[in-house]
Amino acid sequence: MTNPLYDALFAPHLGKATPFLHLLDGTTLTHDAFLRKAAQIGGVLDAMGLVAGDRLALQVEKSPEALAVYAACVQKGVIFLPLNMAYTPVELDYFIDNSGAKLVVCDPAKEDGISEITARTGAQLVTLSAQGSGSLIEAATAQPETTHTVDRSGDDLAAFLYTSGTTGRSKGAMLTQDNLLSNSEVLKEYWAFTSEDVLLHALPIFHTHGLFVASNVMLLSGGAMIFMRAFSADAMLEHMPRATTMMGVPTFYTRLLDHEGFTREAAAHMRLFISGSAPLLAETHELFEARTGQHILERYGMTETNMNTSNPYEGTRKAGTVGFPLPGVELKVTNPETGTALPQGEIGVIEVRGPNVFKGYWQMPAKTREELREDGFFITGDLGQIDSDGYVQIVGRGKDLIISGGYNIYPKEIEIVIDDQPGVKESAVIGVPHPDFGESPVAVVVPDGAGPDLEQITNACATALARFKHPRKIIILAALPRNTMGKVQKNALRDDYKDMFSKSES
Ligand code: MLC
Ligand code: AMP
Repeated sequence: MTNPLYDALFAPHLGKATPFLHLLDGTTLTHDAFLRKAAQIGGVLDAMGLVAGDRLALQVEKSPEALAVYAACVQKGVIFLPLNMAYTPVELDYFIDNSGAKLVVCDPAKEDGISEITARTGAQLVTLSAQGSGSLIEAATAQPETTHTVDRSGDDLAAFLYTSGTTGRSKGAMLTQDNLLSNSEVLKEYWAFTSEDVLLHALPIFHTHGLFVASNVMLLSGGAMIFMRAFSADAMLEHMPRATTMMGVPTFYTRLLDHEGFTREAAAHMRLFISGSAPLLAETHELFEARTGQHILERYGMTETNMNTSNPYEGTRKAGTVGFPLPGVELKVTNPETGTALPQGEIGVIEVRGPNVFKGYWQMPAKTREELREDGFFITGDLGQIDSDGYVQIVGRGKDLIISGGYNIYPKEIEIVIDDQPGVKESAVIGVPHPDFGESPVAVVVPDGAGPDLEQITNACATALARFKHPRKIIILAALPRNTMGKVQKNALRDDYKDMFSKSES
């Protein structure tokens, strides 16, 4: 009778008064206190009639209690579906409905809006605030501090993470217990994490990076996290002297480098800085080394696959590369047209296979077949090559994707909203280099008749799309550049507007 993920990440800490979460109010939650909280939440899930395989959607601020909901789901075999706080009701409606969530956990401030959605879908609704109060916690206090662990196999689903796509429709990536566990086991070893480690945790916990990489690796190692609600360079610097490691998106590193307090001394206690989710400029890598004497370790992953490659812990961390395939992960670069493997050094699409690769997209068998080959290789849509030393380089994207501050934005989603507005003939959304976010979306709009009302476009985006997806600029153009086949040449547009966000403007 087992539950592999619970048995590896959580059960070993039962009864242990070791520090787990250092909070910014100066308090520390021990592993045991955390697990007792999680068990009480698990009791609520039982009482509300959730059973293994049901989905729980959660859109709340980052807090120890939010992480405890994840632990409770693992213990009860309930599929955990965390959602970005920035999502609008329109976006939430889709996720709740599409996943068939049986329970939704939301911030008290959003309860009224979300109750309209759950009334329609039939989901139950409870609240959890940033301070760890709300109806979920009220119910949890009445529950015992230990609870039954539900049997699961490694092949059972543990989480759904929604990722957008080139068609503009989000897909629920189904991740099994084994996907998550195998990856955290590999990463713990590869990056030499132990119970002595203290991780600066400023990432959100609704994505792979902050939840499955950072939190799972720390749970497996038995170390502690300095658990911050959001990134702030000041707070990172304040707590760095008692931390050993940090994980972040490139924006974390450029913001730290912009801070004059970030010096060699400030970083002296740290043994490892890890970056991922978006490309780290070689320039950032070099500036970081010059400032601190340390090399950022860059790795590469995705929602569908967890982590695929990493620069080495010992050995050269090569700027501009994402390192080697992780143990157990097979990686090949293929011809996008034929799918055949290309010789070393040639540029093609990166495909990966291994225990880390997801099971498919929820209720989208056709989409799954398009991206996940029958032989188990997943077509990432990233363009890459392998250098003569075996390091993987990501040289671009075959998929039309913008990554802003580590958040993915699919242009199609924005174009659909803009094209629907009066006075718009068509639009093309492109990613333009941005000094803080790496890339930012810019909309190029072709007018129809009297032309569009820009305020109306902005308002339509605000209703339909999370703030981080909003175009930072809208450009009116008489016609979009097209090739002879009639396909919009986004590369030409990206080239025309590449200097739009200068450092001073951002
Ligand atoms: C916030 N805003 C963003 C944004 N984050 N806009 C564009 N891109 C972003 N990433 C908006 C806000 O809505 C706000 O709008 C304004 O920008 C400033 O808000 P803020 O609160 O000051 O932002 P800040 O807290 O500074 O957030 C920036 C950030 C954050 C980079 C720290 O976005 C972040 O933590 N990103 C990490 C994302 C992540 O975890 N990705 C991993 C995905 S997993 P207004 O209204 O004020 O203009 C994955 C797999 C893998 O990719 O390999 O890891
Ligand atoms: P997501 O769907 O949010 O998981 O984002 C995954 C995508 O982020 C990948 O397909 C890559 O395009 C990108 N990504 C992740 N890590 C890196 C990295 N180190 N360098 C470049 N791109 C990255």
